[in-house]
Amino acid sequence: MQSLSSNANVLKWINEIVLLTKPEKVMWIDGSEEQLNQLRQEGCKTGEMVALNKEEYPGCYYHRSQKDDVARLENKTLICTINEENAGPTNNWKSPEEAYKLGRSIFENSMNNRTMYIIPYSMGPVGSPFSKIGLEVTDSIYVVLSMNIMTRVGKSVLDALGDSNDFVRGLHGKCTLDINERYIFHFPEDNTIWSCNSAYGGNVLLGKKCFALRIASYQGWKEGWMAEHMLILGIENPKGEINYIAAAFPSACGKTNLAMLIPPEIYKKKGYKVWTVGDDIAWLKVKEDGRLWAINPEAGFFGVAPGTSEKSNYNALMATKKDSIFTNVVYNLDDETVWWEKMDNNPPENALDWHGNPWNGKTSKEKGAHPNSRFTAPAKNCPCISKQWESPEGVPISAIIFGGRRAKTAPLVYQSRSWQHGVFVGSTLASETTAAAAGKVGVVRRDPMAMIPFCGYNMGDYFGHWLEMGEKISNPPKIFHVNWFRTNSEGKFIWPGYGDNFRVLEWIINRYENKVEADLSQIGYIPRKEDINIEGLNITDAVLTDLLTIDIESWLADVQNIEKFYKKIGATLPNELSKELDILKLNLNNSIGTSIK
Ligand code: OXD
Ligand code: MN
Repeated sequence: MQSLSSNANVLKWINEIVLLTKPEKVMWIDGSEEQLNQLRQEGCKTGEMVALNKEEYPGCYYHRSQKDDVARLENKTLICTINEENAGPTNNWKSPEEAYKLGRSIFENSMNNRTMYIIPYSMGPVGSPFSKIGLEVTDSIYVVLSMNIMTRVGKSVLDALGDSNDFVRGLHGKCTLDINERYIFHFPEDNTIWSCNSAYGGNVLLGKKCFALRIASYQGWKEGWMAEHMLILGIENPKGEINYIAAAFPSACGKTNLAMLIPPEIYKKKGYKVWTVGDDIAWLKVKEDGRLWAINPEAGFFGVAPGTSEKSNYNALMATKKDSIFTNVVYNLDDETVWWEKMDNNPPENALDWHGNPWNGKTSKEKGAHPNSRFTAPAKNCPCISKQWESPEGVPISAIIFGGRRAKTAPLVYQSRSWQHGVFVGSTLASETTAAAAGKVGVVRRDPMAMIPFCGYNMGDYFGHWLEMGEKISNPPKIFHVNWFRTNSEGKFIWPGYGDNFRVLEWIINRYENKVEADLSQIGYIPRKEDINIEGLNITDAVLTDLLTIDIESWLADVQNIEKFYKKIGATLPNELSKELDILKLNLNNSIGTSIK
């Protein structure tokens, strides 16, 4: 096939990869439906995918990955910078020389007898000033079709690139799928990603975590913008005014659910609406108006299937009903549909489980879908997708939220005193393991800005970049922390969560608009009880008090954990953050023996 590009930088790089991997055939992905259909048919012929019921799931496919290849592999995810300090203490490092050598030995001749697909893709709407271009070379049809859902793919991207050398070079090969030789190498200094021996989305859809977070966070540091692990949503009030919020949560804390939240009936009746801009990644820039603006660089959702139901996330479920790909879920042999745990109470009886073995959902004791089974669904299918989601200008951000799972420490919501304090709050973000026994606090994992697995450079420098950005934003978003997961002495959640989280978002927007006062506590501003609307909820005054209480002893214990984490960051930790930690300690020590609220 003829080359789709005449860009000398592109052709030189493709030539190198062809010489290394020696494919039987090379195919440029032009983004046409005709070509994509041909690949869909071929994927079904080889068994890589199965077409689903055309009435119930038009344009949808079912796919399975190897049993040991069902999640991101953090210990095989490497940041390969010339100096180890640039990868920092929270990343796995390898020198570029060694990494390229190892990568070459794995990729050599790996595409013999295979077709190599070249996917030109744009992160962000093609031509937007926020957007960046990547090329992914792969030997997997699943990757081509999924990238076509998750990003903007095809000839128009190469046209936008022109002769420029500013593109991310991504190489993916299934190789032999050997877990021992599975690596995801990132070379931020070379705009390059090499991923081998995996077929799991998080490792192989290179536009997502690899480019839009790890490489882009590094680019943002160098170029003065930010790539963050954040959803973006818009809240429309009855007057039709929309405020946008960006929110970072560690993986598995309900980000997709929050991004697509349906407000409680009492709000819907008044005319409030929530609009989804993105569910996982935000690219943020300061504009002339002094505000922070954001785009969602992706074009689809790569969501966790189990637990997604009409009740928990109607909008996500609807997004999967056409042109989607399902991986490692249950395949219903009777009607060629898919199923997963907690989709509904009616599992199929004649089905294949995620291993591909016969499975009867009514009698089996085993789970049918893998807990990390996924759907890849076009964002435009989502019933609550924002009208602005593809705006090349992005949306202005009024508030940034950090959130984690904390049984006792963090109150339902609090607001930072300033941008700098907000950076401190983000840098100390943590989540607890969910398997904690009743009444016991889980194991705390610090996950600053929810970026621990995704920051492509030194975490201390990343904190420094956040502080520097604050100086450039004259009209910054306000920064908040939320915790939907507070429990009582029996280990039961005391906040209803899901759609009712809207009540907390309302307080956040009210604070942004200076409509409500708040009390300054040891940790920041906390709401006055009367300002959290609990109308229609089965929540007593005592429970609301509990939700907003700051337990000094658990905070002091947390401070010790933060100190340990900051020690690990070491010399690159900005002084401003050590000072914020000192202020917190002082505030807490001054109130030992009390519990405020
Ligand atoms: C994801 C993750 O898949 O954060 O979005 O792991
Ligand atoms: Mn994520």
